Amino acid sequence: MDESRLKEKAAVKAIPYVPKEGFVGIGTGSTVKFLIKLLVEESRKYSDVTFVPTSLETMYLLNSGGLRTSTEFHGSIAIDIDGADEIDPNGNLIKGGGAALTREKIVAANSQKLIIIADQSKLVNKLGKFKVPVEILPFLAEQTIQNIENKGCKVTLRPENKNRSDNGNIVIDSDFGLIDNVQDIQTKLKMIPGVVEVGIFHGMTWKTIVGKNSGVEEINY
Ligand code: ABF
Repeated sequence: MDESRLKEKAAVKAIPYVPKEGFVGIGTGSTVKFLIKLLVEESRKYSDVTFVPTSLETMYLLNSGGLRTSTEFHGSIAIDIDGADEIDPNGNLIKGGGAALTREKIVAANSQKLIIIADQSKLVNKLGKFKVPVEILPFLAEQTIQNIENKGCKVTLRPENKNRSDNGNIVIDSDFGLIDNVQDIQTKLKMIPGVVEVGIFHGMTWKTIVGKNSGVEEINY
């Protein structure tokens, strides 16, 4: 089955998890766009929900569909629904292919539950085939990149029209090969001055909803 059809199937299964009131995190990317479309179609049901967008694009899509958003409020986020670039058997993730990793991680970390929606191609035995996105400050960026490479990876720069986050920072991709200890790599990179955020999401996922050719699978951790 076509990949986008599988993404749509996963998004459909996520709809029952969206509460009818309170705060709901909404991720970024092509799978999440299907979710937003479904929410917008039933926007009246969500009139008591405030959505917390992980990117300017997501905020725009929600607002133009008549859904309320906020990124400044008191209170906790009940559920966050987002996509991923890679998902390992423990629900550890690589995210940030779309350069939204920092806002995505802040929203996920402040949500009671993180649900990942994806097509089957995102499931891997070990993370790392997809290069780990890292957001860095433009200030002394060359030096920060060298310090990232010193941790044992090869850094790739993105094209200039695609290398900026919504925060005005630079997003680079770091190739560690297949990663044995994701938590260790995450910590090492995060400790480098100039690194804003790392696209490894360790131990954050509550559930993954995967669109497969054979149907939709829900994986709990
Ligand atoms: C976001 O969407 C990003 O972290 C990730 O890069 C992307 C997931 O891919 P897709 O567009 O296939 O949903 O969650």
